[in-house]
Amino acid sequence: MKIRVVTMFPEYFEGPLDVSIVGRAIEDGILEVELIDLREHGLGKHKQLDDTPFGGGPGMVMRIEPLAGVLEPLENTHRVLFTPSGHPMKQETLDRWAALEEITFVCGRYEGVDQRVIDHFIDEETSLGDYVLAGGEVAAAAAIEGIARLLPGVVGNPDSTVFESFRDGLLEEPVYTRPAEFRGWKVPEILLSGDHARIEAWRKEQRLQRTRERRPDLLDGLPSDN
Ligand code: JCE
Repeated sequence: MKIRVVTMFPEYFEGPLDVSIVGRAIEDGILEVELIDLREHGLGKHKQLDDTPFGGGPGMVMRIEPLAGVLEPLENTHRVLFTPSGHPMKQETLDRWAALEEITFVCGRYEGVDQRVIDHFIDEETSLGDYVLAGGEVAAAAAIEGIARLLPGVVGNPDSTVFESFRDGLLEEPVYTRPAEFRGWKVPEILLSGDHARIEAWRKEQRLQRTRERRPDLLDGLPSDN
């Protein structure tokens, strides 16, 4: 798979692309990431990318010309703009993107992007979550990592059948490893019992409890046999 990233800060990606699952996927030739430096497409001798908003107001807006120059030739790739006003990024979003051969992520900066860029050169607007970042780079890095671990042949790619059965739409249960006791803090006894049926029932109950407490919104859409 090939991921292009259009950004004013290509150096931001040096760390995230070099380590762990993403680093390995690139090393193994399963993933290719091309960084496109938007600054090189800036206007005039100052390589300007932004301007004041029509109608007035605070902040600056990204101009259309540099982005048009980069994005128009990429119109047969899926072009995603990260923005706080986008559709929330979910696991199903990443599943869908990971199935593509090529995708382009556009990282905005300033207070936004001229709407004509979105209307003519963007296929999908996506938000990392309900908080405001200073730009799209963190969202793009998150998406790249989430995609990389789904690609066939990537180390750490979950065995789909085993993994799927745990994906019951609930939060994960707490997990423990050795030692069985640390400073008097004991691992729940049931996990040491060897009774796999009771262990599974306990885990399910933990997932339900956690989900009710932290993410009741996740329970709304679930079948009631959970
Ligand atoms: C971004 C900004 C609009 C004020 C470009 C934020 C946030 N949760 C989020 N996902 N993506 C973002 C994001 C992505 C791109 C940009 N800003 C900051 N945006 C109003 C400030 C600029």
